[in-house]
Amino acid sequence: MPDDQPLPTPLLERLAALLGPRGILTEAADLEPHLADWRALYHGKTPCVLRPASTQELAEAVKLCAAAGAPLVPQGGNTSMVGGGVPDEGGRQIVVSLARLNRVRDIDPLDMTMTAEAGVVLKAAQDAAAEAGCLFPLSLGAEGTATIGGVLSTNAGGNTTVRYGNARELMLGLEVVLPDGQIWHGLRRLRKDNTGYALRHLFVGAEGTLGFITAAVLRLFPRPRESEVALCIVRDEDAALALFRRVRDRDETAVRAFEYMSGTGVELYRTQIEGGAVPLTGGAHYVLVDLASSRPDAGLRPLMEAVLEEALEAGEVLDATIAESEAQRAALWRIREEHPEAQKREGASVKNDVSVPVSRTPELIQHSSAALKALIPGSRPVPFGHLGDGNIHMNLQQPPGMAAAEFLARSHDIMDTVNEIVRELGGSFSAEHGIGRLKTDMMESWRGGAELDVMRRVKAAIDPLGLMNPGKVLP
Ligand code: FAD
Ligand code: 2HG
Ligand code: ZN
Repeated sequence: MPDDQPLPTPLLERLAALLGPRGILTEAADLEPHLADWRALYHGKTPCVLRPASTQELAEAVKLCAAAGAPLVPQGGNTSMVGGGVPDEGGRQIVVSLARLNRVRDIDPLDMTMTAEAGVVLKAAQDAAAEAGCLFPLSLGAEGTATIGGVLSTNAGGNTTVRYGNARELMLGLEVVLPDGQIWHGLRRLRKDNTGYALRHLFVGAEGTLGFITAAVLRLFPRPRESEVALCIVRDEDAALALFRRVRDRDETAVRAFEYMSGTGVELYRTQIEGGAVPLTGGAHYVLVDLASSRPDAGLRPLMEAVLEEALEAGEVLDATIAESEAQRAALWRIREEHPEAQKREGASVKNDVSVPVSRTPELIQHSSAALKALIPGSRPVPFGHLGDGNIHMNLQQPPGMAAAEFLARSHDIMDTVNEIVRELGGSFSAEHGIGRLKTDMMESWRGGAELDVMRRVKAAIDPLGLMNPGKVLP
């Protein structure tokens, strides 16, 4: 059916009959939260939002939509940073919320696995694992809203990737509703399973363009018995990297997170977030070091103290504080976690979720900051993020007093400026947030040729009608 034709009325009637009143939203007020992304970059339209209650219901709905040629946009918690989960402005794309598929089906502390449905909120998955005496380690600022389906579909990283890997590394098996409505039952919980192409890995990071993830087998880990968190002011970006090396060389298995923050970002936290207290102020560069171990005798406190002492003597660390309680650990983490919110409250900002080899992170921050300040005088670089993974959010805050629209009109110049440096450093233009709608026009220049060609062929093979999340990922 041509893209400009409205969807046939019988389709919506059939969907309503299949899913029941709780399974379909059509009132404008009910649709609204599903139409705009977290960053308010996009505002789309949809004839309805489907809310199936089971994998089977979703499969039946997808069959009806495929027969009618209706495009579908999967949505979890709608926290995408790249406009991945919202429909376009055409009004034909049907949003499918996985929110009602929210059961933890099984936890096995011997296999160390959890089988969770796509709509389980990440925090709920963490809590369920904890109740069973285990750890589900994926952790990110949006964990109270983001869902298992969403974090797998974007292959989210977050704060603990340095220790446990991205979402992909935490997944053993998947259940998927394919674009023609078939269900693929791939919920295997095997550590070894070399049986042809690893289909499950195609759906992770596909951002809903190949089908719906409806459930997943996730890997669990032993719960940490000890943890230590320190906030440090470091001399510069090189000192931040040197500190990472010091702590990793002492005990690689102890590093749970290693996060960088600029003085500008910490100051935005202090001024924009209620109760935004910072124990160490006045630094230009900060690092948050989080050590954790499931061993009862890990000795993390002496380890942290020894590393910081060495780094203080070497002039890399200028000041440091180690949290003395769970409340203090949470307070230090809050400084880092609230960075996106503090930036949002301060005014317009442009995000650059980029990665480089870990060894090149100081150059990335230094060169990009200088280039951005030269590009827009008065603008404020706010680099922060996962230094231990080489993934820095090389964000730029508007100059005080500049109109937000004027600043945002320069978004592409800003992203190009950073990306040029990232390319020179052998990095990637999207580290963990994905492509969504925001970065599709960068795919040709970064992944063009054989790579994009194969991606297009995979898409055509699995979704020949092009109904899954059109306009996302592939240009
Ligand atoms: P949505 O936003 O709803 O969807 C994301 C994409 O996945 C869309 O393309 C959507 O179509 C698709 N999708 C969703 N569910 C399914 C499904 N079941 N099947 C198929 N496709 C599906 N990301 C990081 O990697 N690291 C971070 O540290 C991080 N921190 C964040 C902090 C904040 C404050 C916010 C707002 C976002 C952050 N994100 C981070 C970005 C975001 O990618 C993650 O929050 C999360 O991965 C998205 O989950 P979601 O359920 O909200 O997915
Ligand atoms: C984080 O690490 C998220 O907090 C969001 O990935 C980054 O706001 C951002 O740019
Ligand atoms: Zn991040």
